[in-house]
Amino acid sequence: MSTAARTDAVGVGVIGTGDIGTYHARRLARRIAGARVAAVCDVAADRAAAVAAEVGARVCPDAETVIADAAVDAVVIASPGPTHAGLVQACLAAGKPVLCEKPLATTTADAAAVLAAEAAGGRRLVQVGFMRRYDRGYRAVKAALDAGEVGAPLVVHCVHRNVAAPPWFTSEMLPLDSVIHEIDAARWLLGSEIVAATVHTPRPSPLAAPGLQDPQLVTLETAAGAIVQVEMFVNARSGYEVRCEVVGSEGSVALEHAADAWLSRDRTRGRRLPGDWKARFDDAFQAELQAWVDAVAAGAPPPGASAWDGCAATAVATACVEALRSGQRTEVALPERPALYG
Ligand code: ISE
Repeated sequence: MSTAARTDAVGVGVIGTGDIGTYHARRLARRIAGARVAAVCDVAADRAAAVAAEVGARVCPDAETVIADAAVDAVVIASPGPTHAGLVQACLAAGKPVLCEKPLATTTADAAAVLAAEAAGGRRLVQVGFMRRYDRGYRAVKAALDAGEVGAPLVVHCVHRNVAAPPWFTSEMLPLDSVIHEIDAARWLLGSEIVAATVHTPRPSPLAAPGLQDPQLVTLETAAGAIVQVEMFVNARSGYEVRCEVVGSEGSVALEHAADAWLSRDRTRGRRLPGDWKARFDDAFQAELQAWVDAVAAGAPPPGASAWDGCAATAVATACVEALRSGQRTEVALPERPALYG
């Protein structure tokens, strides 16, 4: 694809039309300026056909056809996590910018292979879908930290609660699919790599599926000496809730609750919690996709989390899984950071 600035709409190919793939396709078709959905695919052909008809895109038989389609200038990968690394590699081989939903890869080795391929191409084409970097609350926390308003960060308290997990959700997916957001947010907020992980497991919730270790308490140690604590609870029932407070040597800074109304009734006053991540992070996804499309249109490098960020997050998440299984503190095995990533 030419790196010259474009004048027409960016043709986006969407791989995977499940929950988040459909969510992205609809946004790209209706709410992102300068973009259109050129092609979609899914292993469930009927699901792909329905989304394609809705957004006016071509249906392709498989991901490779989407990536090769001449009308596709850039690709969004929203298929299951284990397929991500191979599909990103295919986009790199085609020289097409790609926004890959987290995780970049489910093993550090696969993530490192993506780094090597992108570095060999000499230019950044990969962005990983860590949308919290675009959330107004997280950006306010980062602005305060970058301005040194709380002094040296010491402890980060995080809460990440889903209402209910699907029946196929496994204990390992809590770190690999959910805590991975806190892993990236901590690296981004603190500007420090995570070097070790420990996972404590209370008694499982009686509302969790049999055998599911839920909740989990994850403790991350940063190279700079800070400690990040994450309560991960995917069957919390109370609502979709994400909290983050950074405690520094001179003060603390925390996420503001999602901007919802205060409700007073029956001698109770409170705020309704969102039901899921779509409601809580709609603005963040909007800002993330608009910034990504704008960069593609301008022939500029992707503005969000890089493949290095994706690789580091996968390395930490897999250390969390090892720590969950062993009950022991587990050091993070980070690969060499290619020069392409600064
Ligand atoms: C899901 O895959 C997401 O990415 C959501 O943002 C997160 O809150 C949820 O726990 C994950 O399962």
